[in-house]
Amino acid sequence: MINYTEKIPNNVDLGRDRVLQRALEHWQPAYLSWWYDMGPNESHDFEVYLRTATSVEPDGWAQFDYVKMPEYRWGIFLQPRDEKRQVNFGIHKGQPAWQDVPGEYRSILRRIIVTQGDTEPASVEQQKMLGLSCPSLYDLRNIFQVNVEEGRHLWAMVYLLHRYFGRDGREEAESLLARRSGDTDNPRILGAFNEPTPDWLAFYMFTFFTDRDGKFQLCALAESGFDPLARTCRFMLTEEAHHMFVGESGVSRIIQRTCEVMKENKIDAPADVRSLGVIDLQTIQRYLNFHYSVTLDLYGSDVSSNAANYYTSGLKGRFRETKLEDDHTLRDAMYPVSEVVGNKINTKQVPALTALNERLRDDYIEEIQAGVNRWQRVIDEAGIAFRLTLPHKGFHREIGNFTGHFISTTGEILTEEQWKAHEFEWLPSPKDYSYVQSLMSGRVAELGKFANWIAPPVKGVNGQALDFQYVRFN
Ligand code: BYC
Repeated sequence: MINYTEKIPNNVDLGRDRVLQRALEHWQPAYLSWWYDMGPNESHDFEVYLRTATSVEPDGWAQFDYVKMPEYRWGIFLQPRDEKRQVNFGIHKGQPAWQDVPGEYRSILRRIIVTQGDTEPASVEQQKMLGLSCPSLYDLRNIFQVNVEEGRHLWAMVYLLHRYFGRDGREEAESLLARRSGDTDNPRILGAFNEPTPDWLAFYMFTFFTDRDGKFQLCALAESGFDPLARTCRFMLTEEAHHMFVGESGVSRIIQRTCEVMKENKIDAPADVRSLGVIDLQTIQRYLNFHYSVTLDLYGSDVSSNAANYYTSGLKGRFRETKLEDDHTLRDAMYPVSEVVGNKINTKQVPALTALNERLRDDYIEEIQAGVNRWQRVIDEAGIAFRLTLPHKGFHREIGNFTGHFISTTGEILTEEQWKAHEFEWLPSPKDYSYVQSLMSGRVAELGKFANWIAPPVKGVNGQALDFQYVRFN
């Protein structure tokens, strides 16, 4: 069970280590000050119907109640230790899992933890303004739930930095509160986390596409031979599932509403659809293309010696590593990666060890495709002839082998000029953004009411009705 009587709730017996406890209690007010500054705008007095973790067991781990977000009990929750756990891959395979940081891997491990940690506050910063234009109280509550849990994921990484990395770790923990999403001088580490999330369609796309990168990266880190990292990522994954649900169901509800309006009014031209205050499917496709391509970049270069080192040293595994049937060292294995040669995209075999980023990206794409198929079903069931598709893997990429090439959504290699001529058929234009934002100019806050551009969800949160008071504004 989690101990909520302490200043910092935890299940790691924090009270036993006074020095660590004091260091984290020192970081806590800095975190809160960041939250007041960069957390959801003007929300500090709201009472929000939130879930809080009460135990780390998979069944019934949360309780629901009204909470003012700055009073949310952020804390440190790790899955229980399995005394028999081993390092399951790489050159240390078969050794007992490490309970401390192996000296020779200290700096790369710190870097992985910092990169992971940096994304969490970044996403809160990106979503800061969205509460002002929510489509319903239900949706407002959901974004706040996502935000407080991203805050907790930051705590998860900061605990590791403080507990295992001494002074360097404490400095990194401070820097995590100092970088800012989109800042020119001190930006967040990874590209997608410096992109704005200007409206709710972007928010749902982000939680569907980018939070799912979170899932795959956390799954790879949950295989780590460094046991405290593995255990903290396992618990983070249980929270992550809700974020992806918010994204997938959010986009699905927008598609559903658009299809209803198209059917009722027997229209399909985007201008007609827009004139009725819903988001045309073509715009939804463009948002999809954008969020998919920037998220693909988050997996890093197709061929990466960093990724090979992480794996060989037992720090970061593959998706579902222990379920895979091979030697778990990848000594002789090969893996296909794409490259652009002249005006063709070729596939070549490279040592699988160096292609681990690409492999994780491919695992991700498979799951994303299944989600897009579920959205397609909503369109098909409405009898509308429109296909949502994933663009080619090389489309709009800035990291890896496709960087610097101008590739269409269907995979043709174009000149820059040709590509630019189609840019806003494929990606949202400033006009698309301003149309979508024009729909979201204020908050829909009446009980049980939903904005015109989104269908209500199938059910409420935790068995509550759709007209439940999910947020009290005070
Ligand atoms: N943007 O060998 P390379 C989440 C840098 S999301 C900018 O290609 P590597 C969440 C790279 O750092 C999950 N820079 O890449 C979701 C390196 O820099 P240096 C976050 C990039 O190292 C929603 C250089 O390029 N977790 O949790 O193999 C809401 C060449 O590196 C990017 C993780 O990512 C980029 N996109 O792999 C909230 C897990 N990509 O060394 C939360 C931890 C690469 O030249 N991170 N670079 O200075 C990692 O495992 C690895 O750092 C990466 C990159 C997979 C990201």
